[in-house]
Order: sequence, then structure tokens, then C-alpha cells
Amino acid sequence: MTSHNQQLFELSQKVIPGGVNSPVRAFRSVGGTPLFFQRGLGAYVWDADGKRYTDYVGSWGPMIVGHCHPEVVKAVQDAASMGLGFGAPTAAELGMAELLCKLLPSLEMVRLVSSGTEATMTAIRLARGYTGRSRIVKFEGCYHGHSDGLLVKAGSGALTFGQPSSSGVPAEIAALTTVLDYNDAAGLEKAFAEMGKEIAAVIVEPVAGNMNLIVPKPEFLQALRSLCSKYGAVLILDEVMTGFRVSLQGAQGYYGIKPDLVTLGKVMGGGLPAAAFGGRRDIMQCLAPLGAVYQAGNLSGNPVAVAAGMATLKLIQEKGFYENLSGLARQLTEGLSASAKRHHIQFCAQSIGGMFGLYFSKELPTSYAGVMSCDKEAFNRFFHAMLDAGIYLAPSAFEAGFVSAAHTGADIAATVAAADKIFAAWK
Ligand code: KE4
Repeated sequence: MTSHNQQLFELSQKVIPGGVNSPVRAFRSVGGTPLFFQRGLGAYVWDADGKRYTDYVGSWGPMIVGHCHPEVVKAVQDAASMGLGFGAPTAAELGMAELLCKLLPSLEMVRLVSSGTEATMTAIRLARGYTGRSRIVKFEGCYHGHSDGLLVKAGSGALTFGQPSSSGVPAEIAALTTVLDYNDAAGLEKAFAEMGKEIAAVIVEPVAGNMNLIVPKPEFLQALRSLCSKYGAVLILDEVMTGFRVSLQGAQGYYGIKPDLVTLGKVMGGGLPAAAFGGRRDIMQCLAPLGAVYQAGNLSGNPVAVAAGMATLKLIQEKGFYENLSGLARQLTEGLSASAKRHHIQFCAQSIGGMFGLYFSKELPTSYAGVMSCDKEAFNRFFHAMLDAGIYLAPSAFEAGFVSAAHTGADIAATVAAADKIFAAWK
């Protein structure tokens, strides 16, 4: 009997390329039929066949307080009843901007947009306008959305499908992007020595979460800051994923690194389309209507999205929120690692704040090359066995996972027990 998931997928493929509205949803790298979800509540999601899963994707990061948190739903309902959008300023946007600047001290000014892609694309344009330079530097396996200049050796879906650089990006545009190795401070220093005066910006995921999870080496972060300052380049921390995920102050607070510009998304929209970029006042003042760098958005600062974000940002400021969240992520990664060890499986795992990485390899990778040498086939097998057991992991070996505050210790223990059964039968 064909499942509802299969039926929906077959119909979708007729009218939507690949049947999905974002490639990472397609299950292409793990194989099989993508799940179509009908609802979510707390730590759980239900697919079109009514099967329940414990969710470790969380809409790829935003659902940090779990699905359908009553306070978030209420805030959305209240905002919706007042008007869905005006294309004009609202007090709610001011509240969001003030809160973001308060939580992240590197933000002196901020502008709201609708997606992470918009935030990073504009941050790059702004850095170019501010410096009068054209070249940008990014790191292999980091993903910063799908604007042309950033789709060069990118992570996430681009990496999952083995096409880290997209067709359709003119060679002339790609030539302005220099790609270096993540965590390679010496390589960065060399690049600056060779072309430092051409570099408008360096953009980086301060914890890389789009090639599985890679934590930064302290000397790499130090080199980023000091070299950008020395050569007058703009340091852009892409905290679309890590913002409010790694800690309340993001990765910048966790590691004590001060960026010039920051991009945000995911958690700050509480599941609805809201994102932002901001940073140094002298740079942000180059934006229209104050300055000559143009950027705009009909739906920017949408009141319903802002309401979802504000309600979420209120909940994550509660005392003990991050201790609980990171404790859950640690319980998961330690539990899985111990089980794999017991069954002599080459596997390791780590977490930082509410995000985690699982690797079928002997040691934790520290670079793109390390991630590529993990056993992808083993991950795919594990993914499907977990899915059968009602546990929804990201459908790719190249994505970080997420826990929410709605997960309980018992949920995590059940997940570890399911994995233990799988590892016990592993051949
Ligand atoms: P969006 O345009 O998808 O909102 O954000 C782009 C983006 C920018 N920067 C970072 C660090 C990101 O992680 C993302 C988006 N992440 C992917 C998942 N790894 C979103 C899921 C998808 O592409 O469907």
C-alpha cells in the first residue's frame, strides 16, 4: 500500500522541482521518500501517515522552544488579529531591534529582513559599499544562503548533493570569492598577506553547522579578528544558525569574539520568516536611506513574524534555559557515543549549546576534509533505522542537529535506547 507520504511526494514532483521547496528536504543523499509533516507539538512531529517522530531537526534550527509553544502561538494569533502586514513601520519592529541590540552587544544598529539568505547577501553588499573593495573570503563547507557570490564551495544542500558550487553563478562573480580552509589560521594569514587590500569582507560560520558540526579553534577565531582589523576588512559572523542557539549571546558571546557585522535568522523568527543583519554603526549608516548601499523588503519586519520571534526570544531569556538545553544535547551525544563504544562502532559525537554533530569516524573532524572522510553510508543506514524507530534526524550527514527545550531527559534517553538497539545489531 502506498503511504500518504509517497502519494504526496509523487504528486509534488509533478508541480514542484524535485517535489520540495528546498533541496535539503528531498532525502536525496539518504535515499527514500521525504516525510510530509502535518503537525508538530513540543519535541514531536507527525507525518502524513500519522506516525510520530521525536524531532531533532526543529525546522533546521528555529524551533528552540519546541513546536507550537502556547506563548508563541498566542503571540502570533494576537498579532495576526491586528493586521498581517502594512509595509510601513510598526512599534513591534522597534521592540525587536532594541532587543537584538541589547542581547548582542556587537549590534549598534540592525535591519530586519525575511531570510538568512537576504541577511548574508546584504551584509556582503554593505561590506563592499563600506570598504570600496570587491573580494570576499569564505570557508569551504560553510553555507551562507544561496546568493551568487556565496554559493562557491558551499555546505548544506549544496554539499549534500555533491555540487558545492552552483551552475548559474557567473564565473566573473565566483572569481571574486576566495575560498579557504575552515580552522586554518595560517592559510588565512597567507591570503591576507597576498591580497589583504582587496578584501572587503570575511564571512564565516563561527561554529560551522552546514558540513555537520565543526567547532572553531581559538587561534582561528583570533586570526579572523586580528587580520580583518589589520587590513581593514569587515568581519561578518554568520550567526543565522548559531545565534541564540549556541548561547543567549550566540557564538560571539560564547567565544568572546567581536564581529563588525552579524547575520541572524532561524531562532529570532521563532519559525516564521524573520532574519536580520546588523553591527557597527558607521557601517550600518551606509545603508539606504541614510547611505548609498541599497537594500529593501516589502515583507521586512512583518508583524506576525516579529511577534513569533519576540515570544521565542522572551522564552529563551528565562533563567536556566541554556543550561537545560545544552544539558539535553550533551546527554544525547554522550549517550550515543557510549553506546557506539560498547558495540565497537566507529562513531563519535559532540555538542555545543543546543546543536550537535554525529560522525561515523574515529575522531571529531575539525575541517571540511575531516567531515568528508566520515562514513556517509553508515550515517545513511543509521538515519533510516532511527527513522523507522520514530526518530527524525537531519536527512544528511552534512547537517548539524538540534534539540529544543521541549525535549525531556526521557525523550533523549528513549532516543539513545533506540540507537543502542540499532548499534547492537550493527554489522
Ligand atoms: P535561509 O535563507 O535558508 O533562511 O538562511 C540561509 C542560511 C544562512 N546562513 C547559515 C549559517 C545557514 O545555516 C542558513 C540556512 N541553513 C539551512 C540548513 N542548514 C536551511 C535549510 C534549507 O536550506 O532548507
